[in-house]
Amino acid sequence: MFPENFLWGGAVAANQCEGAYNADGKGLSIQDVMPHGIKGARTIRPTEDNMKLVGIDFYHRYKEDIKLFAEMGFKVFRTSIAWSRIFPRGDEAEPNEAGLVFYDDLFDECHKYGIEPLVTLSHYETPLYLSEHYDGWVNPKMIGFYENYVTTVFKRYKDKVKYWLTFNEINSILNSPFMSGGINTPKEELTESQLYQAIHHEMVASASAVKIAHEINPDFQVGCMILSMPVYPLSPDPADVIQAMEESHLHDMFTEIHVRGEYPGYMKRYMREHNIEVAFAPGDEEILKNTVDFISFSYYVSVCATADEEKNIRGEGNLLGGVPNPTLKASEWGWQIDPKGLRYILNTFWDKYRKPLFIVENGLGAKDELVDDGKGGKTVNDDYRIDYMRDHLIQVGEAIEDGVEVMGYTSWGCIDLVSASTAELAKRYGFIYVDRNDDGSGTLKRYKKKSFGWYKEVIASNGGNL
Ligand code: BGP
Repeated sequence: MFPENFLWGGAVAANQCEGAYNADGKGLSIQDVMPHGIKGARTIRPTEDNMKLVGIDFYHRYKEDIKLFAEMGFKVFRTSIAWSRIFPRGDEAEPNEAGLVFYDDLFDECHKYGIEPLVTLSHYETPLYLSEHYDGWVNPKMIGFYENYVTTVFKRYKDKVKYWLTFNEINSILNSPFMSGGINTPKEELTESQLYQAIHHEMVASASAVKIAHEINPDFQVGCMILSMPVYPLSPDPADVIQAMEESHLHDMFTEIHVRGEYPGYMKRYMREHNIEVAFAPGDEEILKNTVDFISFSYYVSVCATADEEKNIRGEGNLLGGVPNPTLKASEWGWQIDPKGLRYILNTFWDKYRKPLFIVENGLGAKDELVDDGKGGKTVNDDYRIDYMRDHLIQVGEAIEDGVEVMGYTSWGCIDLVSASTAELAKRYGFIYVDRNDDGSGTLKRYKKKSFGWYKEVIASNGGNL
């Protein structure tokens, strides 16, 4: 049984849907020079083939979209604030008023329908200037810039936003230092010490944000946001079990620090053995003690790990990847589908931390076909998406039965948007189809998919009708 106050909803990120990349004083963000996602080459300045420049034009159409979310019965809507709308370069002292007004209106629109905003402060959209001039999070100055930004928005939206997430999928910096950490130094040239120093700066900034948030409004609920990915041993060989544990630790560390306020022993060991030096500034240890109110995470895939070099062949997965699980099927993009893994990860987080959990991303990226709905309109018969979500939500229900405290569920890309990893629109996640294609064609018109009605039923029955 899902709890009465369960927060049902959907999630997007500013850079993947808003478009309007240079409107009303917005500065460039790193996404504006990533026309091909994480795998393709970066450009110096925005190019027309970058689908994010227009996105789904959410910047101008959010009223229509929020109305549709309300029709589905959303209790919560997760989006992010584009940092470069508020501080176009990132290092200014004063914010851009027009950027602040946009989010004022957006949050007001949500409240009009009783939808609670859940806001990610930094979702893969570091201001480009901070990347080019400071090398992103490698530089300790980023902490001050971030603090100035979050203080500004915490104060401004003090009475409009209650739930905040500090950094989207903070652990993805291990794999994507530019997209996740705004680090301009090419990945191949980045030393492990620089990488872990950048991580340290983000951890300090995140803890500092928790402190500032609670000072500004003690009712604020601030969470960390982790890319979760259970790592199973490929075989029962204890060597594989240990390998899986060690690979997991590299990611667990991020939750550990956010929840316990200090580096875990296994990480200190890893750093020692890899000659990684991380400088702690005076006061850092103290700041890290500002721990989060809840843990949020994305969940798409699980992976396997093995100590056997020959079998250690890594496949695709949400940014990180791992050894494919021979028992699971994959999406068209090679992401292995594992609903039970969601129950497993919910239990794992709960057993370790006893903190409320929020699933803030989950969903299926697929190619959709727009067809006649037989009533003079158009729709997508996305039974595959319904199956995916039903299977995952059943496992959320199981975890709740296990005693896990789950605050809510926001499906990823509740309206079609541009993919983070590949920058395509063809990889669709939404309940709402957006008529826009990767060649730039399309009317941007919105259509309800079959899953729209299904999710509406799920929410109306509070998960009773899955
Ligand atoms: C996560 C990101 C999102 C989102 C999602 C789906 O990694 O937090 O921004 O896009 O995955 O990934 P993709 O868009 O690559 O399919």
